[in-house]
Amino acid sequence: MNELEHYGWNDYFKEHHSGNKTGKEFHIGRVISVQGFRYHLMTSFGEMEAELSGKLLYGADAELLPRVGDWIYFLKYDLQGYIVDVFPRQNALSRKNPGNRTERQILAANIDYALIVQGLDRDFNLMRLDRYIVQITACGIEPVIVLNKEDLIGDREAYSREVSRLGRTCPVYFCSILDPDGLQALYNQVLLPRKTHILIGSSGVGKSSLLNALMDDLHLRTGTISESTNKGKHTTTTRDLFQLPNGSLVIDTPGMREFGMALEDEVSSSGLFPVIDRLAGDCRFADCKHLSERGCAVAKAYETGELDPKIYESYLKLMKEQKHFEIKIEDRKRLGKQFGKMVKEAKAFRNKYKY
Ligand SMILES: Nc1nc2c(ncn2[C@@H]2O[C@H](COP(=O)(O)OP(=O)(O)OP(=O)(O)O)[C@@H](O)[C@H]2O)c(=O)[nH]1
Ligand SMILES: [Mg+2]
Ligand SMILES: [Zn+2]
Repeated sequence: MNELEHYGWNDYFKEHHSGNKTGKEFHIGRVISVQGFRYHLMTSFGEMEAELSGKLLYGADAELLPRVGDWIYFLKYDLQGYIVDVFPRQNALSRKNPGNRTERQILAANIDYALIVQGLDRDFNLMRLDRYIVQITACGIEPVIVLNKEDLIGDREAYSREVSRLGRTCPVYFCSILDPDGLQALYNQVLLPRKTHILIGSSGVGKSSLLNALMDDLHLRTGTISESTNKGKHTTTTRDLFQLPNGSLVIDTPGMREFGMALEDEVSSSGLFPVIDRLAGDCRFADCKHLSERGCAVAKAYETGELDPKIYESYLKLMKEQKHFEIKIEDRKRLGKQFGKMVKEAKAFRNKYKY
């Protein structure tokens, strides 16, 4: 096996291996960590540090800059790598940019499974769980629910019941860093060799602790929980990819305060809410959005109690957010055009009067 296959190199990337980059001077690597503009790569020379080449540094769209998980081409001078290009992504985990809410922010690329970690202390939140599932699914990534800190609760059943209210099929794992059995199940059943997994969730839920517990020689910094707010303190600050002893690849991430939806296309919930899709077959209009249309089977099921209110609430929230996101994008495009026109006019004016 080619050594990069241990890091997730597969047929998809082979197919996208560009004909004009087959020369000896171009090497292939995977980004395993990003710190500002310093990159760590896994390559056939082992781990290497790299920087961006000028073309990427000055030319590329922000979305195309390398992220953890990306496959890239680099040139090598002594021990230093220069990243010249990024492979097309199989998928990317993105969210709404918390700093600029009309932009998408790419968190990581080429992910097979996203482990949504919630702590069974006050962190557990069903609606937040559902938002994560929707966004992850829309990104083309398989969600897995990990409910950590099981040692802090008496009754796992109550939480199982809550999660099943969402009517989703994604697997649920209970675990605790104090319980080897739960960890073992996660390790054997979820963390697959050569597949890429990402741990996401709020600060303090135990993402780094889980990774430490699964990996003997890893000593990631783990934090404490604030007594007053019961929130984590953002201990992890970068997104780093690790290889576990069984060959699985796991990305640890800093805790997120927000994980806003940033779905790409036109609002379409199809496939993201399976329970609603099933009911929608009976709506009067084929393009029913299940908001206030006449003859809507979904709204009716909500009124009669057949549809769990949590599911409908979650759906409505997505529709509302998505609408907001889209309007903003349109605004931005319009403003962008106006600005472009202004610049052109200014240039024409300047040329005409030569100043
Ligand atoms: N009781 C209990 N505490 C845990 C468990 N897992 C983690 N903790 C504690 O929770 C605190 C936060 O853990 P971290 O691993 O730093 O959390 P994190 O999700 O990586 O947080 P950020 O890096 O800030 O996003 C630490 O004090 C851990 O010891 C668990 O299973 N049970
Ligand atoms: Mg951490
Ligand atoms: Zn409907």
